Amino acid sequence: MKFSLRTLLTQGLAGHSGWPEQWRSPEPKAAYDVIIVGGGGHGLATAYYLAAEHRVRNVAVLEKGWLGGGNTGRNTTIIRSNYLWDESAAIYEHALKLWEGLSRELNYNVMYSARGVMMLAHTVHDAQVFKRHVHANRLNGIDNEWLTPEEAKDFCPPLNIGTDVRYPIVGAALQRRGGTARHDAVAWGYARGASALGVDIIQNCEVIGIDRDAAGAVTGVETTRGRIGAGKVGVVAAGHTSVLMGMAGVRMPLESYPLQALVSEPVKPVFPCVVMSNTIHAYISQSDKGELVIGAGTDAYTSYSQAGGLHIAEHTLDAICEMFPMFRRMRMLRSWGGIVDVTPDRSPIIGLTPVPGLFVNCGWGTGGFKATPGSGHVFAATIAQGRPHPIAAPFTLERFRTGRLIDEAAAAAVAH
Ligand code: FAD
Ligand code: PYC
Repeated sequence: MKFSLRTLLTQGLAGHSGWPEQWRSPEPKAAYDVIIVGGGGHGLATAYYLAAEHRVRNVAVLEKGWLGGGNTGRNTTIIRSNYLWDESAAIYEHALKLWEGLSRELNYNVMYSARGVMMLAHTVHDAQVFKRHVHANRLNGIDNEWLTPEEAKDFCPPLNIGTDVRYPIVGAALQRRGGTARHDAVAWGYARGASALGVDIIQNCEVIGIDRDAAGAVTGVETTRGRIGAGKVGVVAAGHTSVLMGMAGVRMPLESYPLQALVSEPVKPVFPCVVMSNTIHAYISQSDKGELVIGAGTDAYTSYSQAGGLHIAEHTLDAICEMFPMFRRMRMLRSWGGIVDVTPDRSPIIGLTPVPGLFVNCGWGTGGFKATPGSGHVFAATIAQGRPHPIAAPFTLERFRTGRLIDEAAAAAVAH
């Protein structure tokens, strides 16, 4: 049998004549109990928990490209739960606890590595904000601690704590249980688990319409592979949620922006943890392959381009070289972008919609990878039971009408 990784990445499993039958995307059935639109980590996790915990197995995941080819396969994999508000702490900590047992749950190594996430403070204002987070997190039973510059350097020796720089480091907040995971393994692990429980995973199948009956309830979707019926539809299509929800006549409070990242040539292990600096717009870790994984801020303008502005990457590399002078001579190998959908309060939207049978999970913005297991877990319960899971309940679409916002702009920790 002949196949190439390039074919897998560009065409997905469907349509590759060299794959064994059981690896190809199945033909869609005429109707499913639930259709999930979007085969990223969140959509696949939702399908997995629908099947594994709610015994809802007549489920299809429809993906317009290939599994994990959206933001799931494009992000810098930072995992942490150090958000400010109780509602956020609950959902991100729920996710973090699931990460801790995920490789065992899926019998698939997602390479979760709790190497610690350190968020740098460069100004008095940063220090006050992060200390507030440390206290709020600890009240919620979430680990987070304040470090002096010297303690920060002990934890991450390449860090420059000199004072002769634009933004000297005045301290840092450290979540030791935070870390990284392997992004595509998460998609594949959930896909394999869901598929084994009977879920159909159909790639190269773009949803181009949402069908409703005379009473307005969802009856199925139109796709590039024909019409498929469904009792319930869950939209989990980061970056494109507004487009999909628009097909059902629902206007979303979302803006889509490119967010970019880049990796260096691989080197031996030199970087022990994850470091983030929102003030000077850079975050960095080292992958198991040895590449430095570096992320930037969002572009200043909305767009569906899967590449960020070059000047944004230059600015990020300036910041990296200032914080870690030993990396000044590193060469960068490749860069890419993803499209993130951002809500006004930088918190997600999870739950029911004004359209009966239509559910939505979106607005994770620059920070949804860490939430993948928790998001899928509570969204599956919400779809199965037709009412919000208690952890998802505060994250309704309704909050933009009532004004009960959950402002996490500071904890998002990425320049917007
Ligand atoms: P996706 O993986 O994007 O999945 C959505 C899927 O929907 C896509 O595969 C897409 O092809 C599909 N789709 C869209 N429209 C249709 C349609 N009409 N029909 C069928 N399918 C459709 N988060 C963190 O927590 N930590 C980080 O360090 C981090 N770094 C990031 C760095 C970058 C550069 C980027 C871009 C994002 C980063 N994020 C990070 C955010 C994180 O990647 C996302 O929030 C998360 O991956 C979203 O997952 P998802 O499954 O919802 O989306
Ligand atoms: O949410 O931690 C995060 C993050 C880091 C980089 C992009 N998002």
